Amino acid sequence: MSTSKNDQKILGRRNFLKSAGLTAAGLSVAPALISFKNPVEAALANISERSFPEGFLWGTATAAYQVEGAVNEDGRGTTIWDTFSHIPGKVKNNDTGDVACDMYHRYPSDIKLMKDMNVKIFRFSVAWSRIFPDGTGTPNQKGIDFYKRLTDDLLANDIQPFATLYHWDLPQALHDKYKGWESRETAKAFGDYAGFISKQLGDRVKHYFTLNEMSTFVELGYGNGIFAPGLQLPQAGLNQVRHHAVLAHGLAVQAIRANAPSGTKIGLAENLSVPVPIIDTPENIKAAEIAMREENAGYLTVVMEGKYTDKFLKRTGADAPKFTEEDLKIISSPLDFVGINVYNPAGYVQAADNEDGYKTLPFAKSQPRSTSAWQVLGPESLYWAPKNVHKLWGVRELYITENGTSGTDELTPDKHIYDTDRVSFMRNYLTQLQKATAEGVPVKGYFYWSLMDNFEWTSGYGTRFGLYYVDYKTLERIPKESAAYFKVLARDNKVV
Ligand code: GBH
Repeated sequence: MSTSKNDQKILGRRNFLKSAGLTAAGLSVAPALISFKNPVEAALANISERSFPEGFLWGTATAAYQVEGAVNEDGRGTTIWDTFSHIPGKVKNNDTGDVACDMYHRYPSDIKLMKDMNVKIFRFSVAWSRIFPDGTGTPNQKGIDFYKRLTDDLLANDIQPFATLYHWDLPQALHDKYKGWESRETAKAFGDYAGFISKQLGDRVKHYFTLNEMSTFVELGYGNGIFAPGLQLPQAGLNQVRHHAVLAHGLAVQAIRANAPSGTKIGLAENLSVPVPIIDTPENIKAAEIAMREENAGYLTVVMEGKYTDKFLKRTGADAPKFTEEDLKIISSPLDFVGINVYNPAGYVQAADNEDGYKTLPFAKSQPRSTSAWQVLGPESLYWAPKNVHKLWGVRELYITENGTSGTDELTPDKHIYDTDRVSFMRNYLTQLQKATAEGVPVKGYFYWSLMDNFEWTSGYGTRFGLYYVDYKTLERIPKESAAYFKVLARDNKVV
């Protein structure tokens, strides 16, 4: 039996109405009068709704001590992480960053791996002690040349270099001389180094992050002693270290502005605490905003507002940091963008009738986590982090400077890694980020942490975050399934 094309269409629509329950409800409207898309069209529309804004930038991130190796080459000075990782018992399996991924030598082929994944931006960190082996004093030309070669090669491959100036590898000399971040002198030295390197790389690097995750290296390095330099300072001392970190950031912003060519953009990369509303009611949404502002009071909040919140000063009391009005002006020097590292919700919050105005709920024991015990999996954090940073401080340009997850990453005999967990992680987190951009939150780019497995600080080499698997015996890089995912994601600029 033959039916006309038109009949087929009508049949199609009837079936569609039926499956939507509309005919049963008596809504048998003449097909010509309604504008339902056919299922295929509807599906396509849905896909395009998963797109990121045009020009959105996709990239990967690394950090010097975690990937470079070559710790004794070309005049590099010792850092607090060299010292710390060599103390038995500080790092799992006593792993150190001595060789790491040997990216110092292998960067040309690593850049090719990125290009192959459609990467357009690369976030790396400059090792301060390659530039000034003692933190201050005479610069080391061979160190400068390395970052010139690296950035030249990136540009030749159409990848924009985004440089982080401090990813926790403090020159040991500054620790020995000034007790590191316990002293204002270290903040000043950082400003000088930042100004110097931004001038050296000025024709190549247009985007700088001052410090990576002030909250992490301060709290873990000087608070609970888990990270280098392994100190556990009393509250007053710890608050002063916090203050020196934000001061260092501000001094670096000013120094880069004074030394780099105009048009250079400056920001930071902070692992801010991200409270997520447990249920999206207006009250809880407000509570999450209040919580974000207060829980980041010593870091991002003072950087954005130029003052410590009243509650922070009240909470710290006699142990509050010592600072001047001038310090606060420096700390809040205007930025071109804000970078945020987002891995997990700090907690699920709800509005509360208490002094804080919010309450953080305890995580369920069964809350999913990655192989990193600290990483609670909560994709909503990648919505609420940029959303509330934009809302609280009117930031006009944001980058997700890190987001990623660690997994078991089993290598099959035929050398595949089916990291279905990581692919699922990216799809879920990025769905939330896409929602934020669709609502107009000005996120300009995303850096996956990390390009490849690397020295995961105190967890050593056993905890893998890469899109590429690194065989540490041969240093071979093997693409995981997630690298294939990233390649399509970056090509299509949408959640795939
Ligand atoms: C980032 O930190 C870092 O910037 C990057 O270098 C690192 O490789 C990546 O994430 C993955 O971890 O030792 O149990 O006390 C993310 C935030 C804050 C997560 C400190 C780990 C230590 C937990 N990090 N936290 S624990």
